Amino acid sequence: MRPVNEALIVIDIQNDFCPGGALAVAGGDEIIKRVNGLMDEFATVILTQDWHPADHSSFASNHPGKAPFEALTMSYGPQTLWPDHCIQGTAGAEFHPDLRTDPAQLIIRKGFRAGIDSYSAFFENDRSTTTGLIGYLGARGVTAVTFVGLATDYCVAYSALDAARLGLRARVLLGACRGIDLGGSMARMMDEMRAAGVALEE
Ligand code: VGL
Ligand code: ZN
Repeated sequence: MRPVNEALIVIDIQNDFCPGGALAVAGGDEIIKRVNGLMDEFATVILTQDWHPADHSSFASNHPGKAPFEALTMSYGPQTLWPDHCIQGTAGAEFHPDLRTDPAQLIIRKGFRAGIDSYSAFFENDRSTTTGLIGYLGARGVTAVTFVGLATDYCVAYSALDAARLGLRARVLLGACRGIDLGGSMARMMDEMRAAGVALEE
């Protein structure tokens, strides 16, 4: 068992991010066994769930003439457009059936406002609207967080960067993550995490 000030945060291991899903991450399901095992080592386990309304502004389908993986400038900054994914209440938004969910004390949903995306577990993509997670961790005495899940270069990286920015000790277990790697995003986000002091381990 790890010290009680440490939490495991499992990012977006949902059907749509696994093979066969709408925004499948290569090998996304390969990490589940290890993630399930890690849950037994942490006193605090948190899951995140990407949770979009059908009219979400991150979906290319809601921008006539735009295709998935193109970029758009929103009021809060640049936004990548995605295939429709993780729509509230659909099978694609459910956790992968092999992922253990019983050990989790908190499931945090994000990206539920139509007008703004939320990669990070801590802030929406304006980098300032809070999800409330930092308050929960503070109240529980958590000062160190370990991230695993999908996708390494989007929701995992954004979450880890925000954790470091908020003064938490942040660690990513790369072997328990898989990435999308769009336009060099993997190398760029790895560099950003390293520069921010996020511990990158296998
Ligand atoms: C994610 C793209 C869009 C992720 C979520 O979980 O990394 N990526 N929505
Ligand atoms: Zn999403």
